[in-house]
Formats: sequence, structure tokens, C-alpha cells
Amino acid sequence: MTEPLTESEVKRFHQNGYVVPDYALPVETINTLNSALEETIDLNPLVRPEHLVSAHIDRLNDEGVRGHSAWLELAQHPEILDRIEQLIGPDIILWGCQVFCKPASDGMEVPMHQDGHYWPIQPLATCTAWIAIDDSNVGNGCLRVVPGSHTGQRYYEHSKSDRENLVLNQHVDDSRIDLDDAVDIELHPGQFSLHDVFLIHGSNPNTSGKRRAGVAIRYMPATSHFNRSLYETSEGSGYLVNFATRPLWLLRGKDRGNNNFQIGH
Ligand SMILES: O=C(O)CCC(=O)C(=O)O
Repeated sequence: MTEPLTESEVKRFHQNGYVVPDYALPVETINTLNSALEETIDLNPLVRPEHLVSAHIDRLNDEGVRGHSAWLELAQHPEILDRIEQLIGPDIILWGCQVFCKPASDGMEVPMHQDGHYWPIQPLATCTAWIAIDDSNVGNGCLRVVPGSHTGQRYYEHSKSDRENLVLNQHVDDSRIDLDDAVDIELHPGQFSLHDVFLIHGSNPNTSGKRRAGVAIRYMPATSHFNRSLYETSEGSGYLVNFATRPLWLLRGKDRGNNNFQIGH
């Protein structure tokens, strides 16, 4: 059987900390996601569209966002899961999802950062699928990554910023990292990138006339434990997250990390 990710794609993921598979979700799926995006934005008039945290929870969630079932359906898409499985193994938990929609002309910057500093996963492991709903390119603030920065699973120093027009209030500030090494991940609608939790990434503001919407879906191997008491709620990144009541979904395989799948459902 041929695997969805080629050997060379898997190798690139492990070497660089990310990969863009040679695959795109069908146009109909993207049309559905476009409608879901408009509905999610309409449901949340007071939330910045870059801050649609836990949008996959189809109710007013405990992070103050009204979600939509389309994001949960997307998270279960077999073409995405098959590729995730190749990277993190057969036991897969969905634990997070955030819509990052940067409106035309005033889309916020996501400072370059490492995920996971406030994620309650032990041992820390997650692969994020970042799915493009719009064309995402240098002009409208596509995802940027520092290839290889995940190597050795190191935590890099971060500094806080008081600027208000940021999606996150912290950025990597460590002499071991040269942000000039960052590369842009340009995607067409339906394409997605997969990145490791230790990879340094972010994106520039969107000052163009074109919206840049994408959704990040977080998968952890079910061999890790989602420790709800580690940081129950946190505003450590500049906006509320609530890990104490965050629902988990075992999407494939078996739980091997003593995780709780009742809470939050
Ligand atoms: O959408 C972006 O520009 C940033 C996404 C991000 O930081 C993430 O997926 O963790």
C-alpha cells in the first residue's frame, strides 16, 4: 500500500520540523469551510477573527467563543488524519483548534514563537495541521517557520510585548535563533502544512486587500497525558484558554496516557 506522505515528506518533517504534503482538500470542502468561517465570525462579533480559539466546540465554549461543527468535522478528515498518523503514530487525540482569520488590511501579526510553553501535555508532543481556506502568501501574511528549530526539543527564551495588535503577546528572543532564517509557507486553499510543537513559527500582519484565513488543528499522540491541573486556565499568551474543561477526542487508536474524554463534552 502506498502511504499518503511519501518517505521523503516524512523525512523532511523530521529534519525541518514541518512539511507541506503534496495534497489539497477538494474545492467542495473549502466551500463548506468558507461558509462555516462566515458563520463562525457572525456568531462571535466581539472576538477578533484571529482569536477563534476552540472553534471546533459547537456551543459557547469555556474560552468565550461560539464554535461550529464544521471545524470538528474537518479535524476528523481521513486525508489529514492519515498523514498525522504517519508522523505521530496510530493513537491520536484531537485537543485543540484555532481559526486564524486575518481580515484584509488590518490582519494581526503572530509574533515568531514556539508553541507549547503553556500547553499541558506531558511529555510535550503535538503535530499541528494548518489548513489554508484562502490563498495564503507573502502578501497577506502567510505562516513563516524557522526550519530545523524543533531539533533537540529545546525551549527557547521568549519575551513579552505590550503591543495590542498582536495575536500573541510573546515572541522568541533568544540569541540561538536567527529569525532571518525563517521561510514562508505559501499555500492555496485546501493545501495544508504540518508542523511540530517545538518549531518556531509566526506570521506577518496582513496589510493587503485580501483576507488570509486558515485553521490550526492540534493533534497529540495518545501516549501523552493532557494534564488539566498543570495550567487550568491561562492568559499567558494574551488571551484566555481553559485547559481544565477542554474536551478531548480520541480520533484513532487507543488511549495510553490516562486521558479523560468525558470532561467538557
Ligand atoms: O495562522 C498563523 O499565522 C499562526 C498560526 C500559529 O501560530 C499556529 O498554528 O500555532
